[in-house]
Amino acid sequence: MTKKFIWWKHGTIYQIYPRSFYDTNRDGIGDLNGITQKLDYLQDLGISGIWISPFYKSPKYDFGYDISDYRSIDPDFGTEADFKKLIAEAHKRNIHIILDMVINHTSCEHPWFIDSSSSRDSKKNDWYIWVDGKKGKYPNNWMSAFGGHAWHWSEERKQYYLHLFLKEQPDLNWRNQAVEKAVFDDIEFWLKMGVDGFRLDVINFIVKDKQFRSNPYFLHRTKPRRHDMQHHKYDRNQPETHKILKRLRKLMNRYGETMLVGEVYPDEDVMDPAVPAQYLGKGNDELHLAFDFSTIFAKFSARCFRKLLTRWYSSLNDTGWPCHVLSNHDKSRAISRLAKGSIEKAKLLMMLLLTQKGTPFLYYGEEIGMTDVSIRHRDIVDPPGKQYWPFYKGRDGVRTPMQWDETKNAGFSKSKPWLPVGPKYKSVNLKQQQVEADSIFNFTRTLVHLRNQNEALFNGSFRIEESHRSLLVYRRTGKHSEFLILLNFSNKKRQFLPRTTGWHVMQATHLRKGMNIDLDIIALQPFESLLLKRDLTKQGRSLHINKRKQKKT
Ligand SMILES: [Ca+2]
Repeated sequence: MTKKFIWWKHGTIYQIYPRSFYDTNRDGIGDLNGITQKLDYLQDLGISGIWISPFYKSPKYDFGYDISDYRSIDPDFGTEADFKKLIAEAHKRNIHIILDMVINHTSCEHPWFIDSSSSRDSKKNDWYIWVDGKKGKYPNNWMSAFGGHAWHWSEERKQYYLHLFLKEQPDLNWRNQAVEKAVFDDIEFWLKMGVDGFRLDVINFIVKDKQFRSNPYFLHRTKPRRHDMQHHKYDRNQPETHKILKRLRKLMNRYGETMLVGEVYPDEDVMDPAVPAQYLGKGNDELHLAFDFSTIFAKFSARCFRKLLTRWYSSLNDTGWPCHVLSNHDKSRAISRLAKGSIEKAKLLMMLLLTQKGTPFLYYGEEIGMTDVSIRHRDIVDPPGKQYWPFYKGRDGVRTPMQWDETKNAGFSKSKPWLPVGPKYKSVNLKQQQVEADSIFNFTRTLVHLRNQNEALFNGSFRIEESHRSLLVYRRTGKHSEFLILLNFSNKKRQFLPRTTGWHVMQATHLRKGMNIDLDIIALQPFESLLLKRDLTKQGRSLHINKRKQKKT
């Protein structure tokens, strides 16, 4: 490798939803020891870092995204000793650990909130967002993302407190310096233990308008909830957030090559990538990475991805480093949402994800083509799913147990899992796909390793090529080699003129891996995707020309 490989920038990150990864103590819930046991698998896949969804102590009103103690591990997942073992074993395999930090709010059972809500004279009386009001008359029009008003009346204080999510998730008052110090101390606790990074939950929500002004409304045809019909001018993206992130970055910098990746939600209707981009600051003074969720709302079309990727890259303006995600614990899996269950299309999306400029994030099961699972009403545990069923069935369907093999419970647990296993696990599981040469697992694994090994892929420039509108073609150029990626989003054959020759097929969906392409025109099958490489060094080029001459004679 010619350039230094930076784990969070050049490597592939894998998100684990720990309740559903692997259960070692037969309680039907995935645990930290389960992750440790599967580290060899993740190393083999070529992963540089794992982001683990929250496993802190929590009453689980929102399955761990409501934390009641930032420094302790929920007994569902194991002990601090288990976690220390996980860090040590991961680091041995050059796998970095990213924790999920939920600092917009705590659980209502956090001692800080218990103290704060006890009385207006309590020690932590202004650690949360308390506003006077008359019972029954809300302070403003802010709505909870999980439904209903974002204000809850407290009989003890005769005041409202803010909760942008469940009422069991009160929002912290980030305008209070003592809150910042306490949360930073908790973050540092994990850094001292050896954690390498944090994914910051709804980080652009943390600071709210000082005057608590009401959000302006606008009409939205496809999203009838009042929450989505507001321009979140006053409950998100306040300028003070940048100052907090700058101070947090300074803390992170004291612990070596660490990273922060932010979950940043622009207004639901716009999904403007300039919003996440602004949290990267000058590229070295705020977040290391921020998610652009516009691709999560994309359609399966070359035109759509061309537009979204161009927007994302141009909003970063060469100062921030991009990252890319197609699936996570909150949204329908890409294979269901975009590929409608087609493995062929899912492979094309995998090619897209793993050949972009910027850090790719995989969601557990994505590498084996796990689809969304339909959950029966009585099995639903996700709070918004319970509230809005049958109009919205919640997020349980994207959080089902990892499908390891064809045995009972897909090899996830010896006991009944906390959520049902996907019904197709006997045909869709890792063990089977490991032996099938053209499985989506082997396709993904090859791409991750090609990315790790080729500077042009992990750090090269990116340029979209002109092509037929249903093709997406782009070039990744490094010092010594160049890659050409061709994605045919249509169900028809398409052609592309590459202008340059000397291409070697590194990965393909349609059985031509290992072949050389010297044609002036490349013909693509329906939904075919191709990864081509050519050598840019003099030696490599002359070798190639000699080969061509040999063929002709
Ligand atoms: Ca367990």
